[in-house]
Amino acid sequence: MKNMGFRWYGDNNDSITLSDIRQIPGVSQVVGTLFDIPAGEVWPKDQIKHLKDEVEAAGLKLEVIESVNIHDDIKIGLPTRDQYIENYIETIRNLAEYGVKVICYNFMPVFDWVRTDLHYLLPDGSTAMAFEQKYLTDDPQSIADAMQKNSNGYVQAGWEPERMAEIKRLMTAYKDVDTEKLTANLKYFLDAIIPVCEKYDVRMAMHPDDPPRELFGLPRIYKNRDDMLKIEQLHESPYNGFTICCGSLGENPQNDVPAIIREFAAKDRVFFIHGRNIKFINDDGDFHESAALSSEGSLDMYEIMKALYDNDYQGYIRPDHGRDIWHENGRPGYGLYDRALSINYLNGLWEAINKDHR
Ligand code: DNO
Ligand code: MN
Repeated sequence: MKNMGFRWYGDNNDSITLSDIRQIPGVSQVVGTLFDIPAGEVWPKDQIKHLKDEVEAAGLKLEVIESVNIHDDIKIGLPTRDQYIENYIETIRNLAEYGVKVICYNFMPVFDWVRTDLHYLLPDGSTAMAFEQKYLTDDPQSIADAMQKNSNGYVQAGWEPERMAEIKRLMTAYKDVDTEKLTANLKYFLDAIIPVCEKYDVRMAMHPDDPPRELFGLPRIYKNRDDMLKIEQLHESPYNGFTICCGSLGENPQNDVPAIIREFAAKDRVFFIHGRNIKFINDDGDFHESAALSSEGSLDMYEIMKALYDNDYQGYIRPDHGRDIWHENGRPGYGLYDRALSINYLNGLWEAINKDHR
């Protein structure tokens, strides 16, 4: 695929190097970030330039950012949100100046993605991240502590220590934020930023809630197709669209991921794909992440790639979380080896589909 990417956390935050990424066949993009900048602050031009320069020096491109995180005051709808939105707009402008085309973000309150086990043992001896409802205590702090403690010393995106130190305060701050309020706050945000995105040609690609269900009594607003229709209508624009994270949406067995891709790619509202597979452990929706290969998981990756192909998908794609294999012991979900295998497989499917249709 033309725009195959690989998520990279930067020199100081990743044990994987840009030259490692360059050696994965068929990768052209680095999905980059300024990982150390707290949500709410403006991304400085010099740091964006430095990132772009080093990515390009490695023979790769920097057109997708994941994520520019959204300050909780915006999601809660506090009066301070206007300043944070101003900062976000400045970041969009700065990124546009250096050629960024897509920004992936999410609108999950307090928590980003949640797992109950980061080292779930699979029959082949590898480990993967898993979610089992029975291990989800009603104490969010204990889940956050476990996520940090079991991350092999890495900081996980969405689980930054400064955010986790504030869980208690945040849970209280979100007390009155229900689905309706959170949706209204997303609309307020989109109304402010999308006109800027239109002007600077930067597409906003919202990432689904992961897992796609409510946790700890907090609302979640991007769980399925109906939610996507609502989000789309909050601010109609070819710049207001989606990251389709196959794993995240696929974690609800009711979600037909290829059908969702077909519907929204046909309307050009899909800007970014996270190609990942999951496997259900039981009928309650508990799952572990799996190798991408369709037969290893519950999602049909051929159908997913076919849905993209049939809609002439020109956007970006990256593998998402992988297993920990070959003693890598990397950042859980973000090691080199299994994600490289995923890329090879997704590109193989793409080549086969392409040649079949020539
Ligand atoms: C989960 C992963 C997440 C994701 C962020 C996006 O499926 O892709 O790390 O990147 O939640 O903001
Ligand atoms: Mn994802």
